[in-house]
Amino acid sequence: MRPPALAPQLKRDPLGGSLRDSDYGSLVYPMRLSMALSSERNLMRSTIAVGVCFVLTAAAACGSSTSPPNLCANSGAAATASATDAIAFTPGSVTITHGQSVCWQNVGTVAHTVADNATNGSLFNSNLPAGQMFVHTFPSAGSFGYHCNIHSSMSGTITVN
Ligand SMILES: [Cu+2]
Repeated sequence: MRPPALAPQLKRDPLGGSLRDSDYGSLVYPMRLSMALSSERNLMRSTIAVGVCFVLTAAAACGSSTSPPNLCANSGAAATASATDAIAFTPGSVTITHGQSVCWQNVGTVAHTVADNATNGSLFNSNLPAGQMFVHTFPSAGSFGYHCNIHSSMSGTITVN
């Protein structure tokens, strides 16, 4: 690109505000100004990308991180069980008091489900995709076995006092 012989005359905003593209008329931008505007747009694009990435982190791992954020930490649940790629709920047994909640989080990359045994999934029955969590509140005492519908060997127990 051949630089213009003269820098374009810029119209100044009398209030000192930011200049818009249209303020520069039809002349080719001086190189430095063009680069400055371009990098400003790139920065904006990057910022938007980081923002979107941040929002999606709650739903899925962003980038190459191997351990997902601990969603259960902010769930208000009294106990947490992780569903892992080792095809297990860890820990397999947790104890809470009635009225409290259990949070399950899939900390791996393999899809799981969480379904209660006693009522064959009518008490709770949820998909648990990679990175996602599921919270269930137990209003009354009892022992509640549960399992993963995808992996028959995968089960656990919630003891509610
Ligand atoms: Cu499973």
